[in-house]
Amino acid sequence: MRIDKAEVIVTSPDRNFVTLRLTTDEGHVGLGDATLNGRELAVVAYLKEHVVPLLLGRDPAAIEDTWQYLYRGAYWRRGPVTMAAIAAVDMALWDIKGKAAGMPVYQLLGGASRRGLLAYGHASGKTTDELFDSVRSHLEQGYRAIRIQTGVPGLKAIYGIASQGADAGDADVRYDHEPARRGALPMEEDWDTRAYLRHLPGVFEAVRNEFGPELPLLHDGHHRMTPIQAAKLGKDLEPYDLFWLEDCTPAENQEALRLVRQHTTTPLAIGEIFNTVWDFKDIIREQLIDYVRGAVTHMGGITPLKKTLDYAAMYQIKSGMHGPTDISPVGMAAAMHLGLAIHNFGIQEYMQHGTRTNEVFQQSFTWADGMLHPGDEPGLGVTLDVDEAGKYPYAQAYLPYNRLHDGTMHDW
Ligand code: KDG
Ligand code: MG
Repeated sequence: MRIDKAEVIVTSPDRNFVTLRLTTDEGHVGLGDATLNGRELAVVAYLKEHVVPLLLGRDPAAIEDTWQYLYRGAYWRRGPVTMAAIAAVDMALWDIKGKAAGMPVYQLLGGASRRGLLAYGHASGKTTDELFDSVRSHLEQGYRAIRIQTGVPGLKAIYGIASQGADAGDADVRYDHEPARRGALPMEEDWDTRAYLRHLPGVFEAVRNEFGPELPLLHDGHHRMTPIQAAKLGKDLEPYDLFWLEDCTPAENQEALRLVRQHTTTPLAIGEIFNTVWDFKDIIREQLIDYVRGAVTHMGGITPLKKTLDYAAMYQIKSGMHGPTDISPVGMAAAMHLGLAIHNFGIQEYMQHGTRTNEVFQQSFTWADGMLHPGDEPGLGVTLDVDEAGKYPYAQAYLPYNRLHDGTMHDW
């Protein structure tokens, strides 16, 4: 078998998605997600100009060799653009291998280790009342684990608070101002860490009082605290028994986690912006985290993320793969197959794509009783409707940015 055709398809049904579609001489089609939110066209150029010419004529069965060829062969390694492009190739090759074998990808990865994947959704509200409504709505949708993000008094717009109504588009939870801000410059949010640290523990206390002790609750600090602030927050949240505190400090300085760890037993999750096992190596070996947040799409594909998670398993560290709506249905399917197969699955983030996205990408996964399952179609179980995709041309859209009250740029 050989790769005959490699197309890069950009579509923007509810938001921008980049998909690599490989076709073999035997007619098998493989899909890979190459979406890098806010910098999509950089990956399109990387794929079209530098990767597609290398793929034509290659044996699609040689997944590991092709991965090494693209990673080592480029000489310039790592980084989100490179690794999203390689990820798309890797996913598409697993998709083709599954179709050629007549098996879902999770069977090729070792078979199912569980019946389904516990998934968490994003509840949020500017006020505690709005937050409670959002938690209730997630419980009604069947979620059995919920991320809690809340407004902070005195701050106008912050990460993780869903826009509702017209701004929200089809999906009910949007926190990055898509699609309302398409074609516009990035939206500015504001931030005050001390106000946030004062406010958040009381919110978790209220949520526990209202919804009881059993519901797994998560929170995303979105890279905003200093090490000592993160240590304090972890300690203050201990009475509320969080499933995890995510991205408590900026991921570049990994030594910070040593200090956080010395002060709190709140479980830590990190890694949605990591690209390779090298980013995780030390914090896994030193057991500074409890959950690996890597996305199949941004970590170079199923092949390297499985290796990373197998390594994490040696330290009882579990998966918590990134799954917001900027991971396309193809990237989500890849995460579900991998999560079903590995032993050390922890939880899967699942925000739900909008109707238009689900019309462009037909999917075999199921969502029932708070659990995801990738389905049993051969390959990844996703089909791209090219005509439908063509109705939604790319629209430039940026992630927001963040400033302190005095105008200083801060981590978003
Ligand atoms: O594109 C950026 C988003 O994927 C990110 O902000 C979402 O932090 C996030 C999460 O935990 O889903
Ligand atoms: Mg996050």
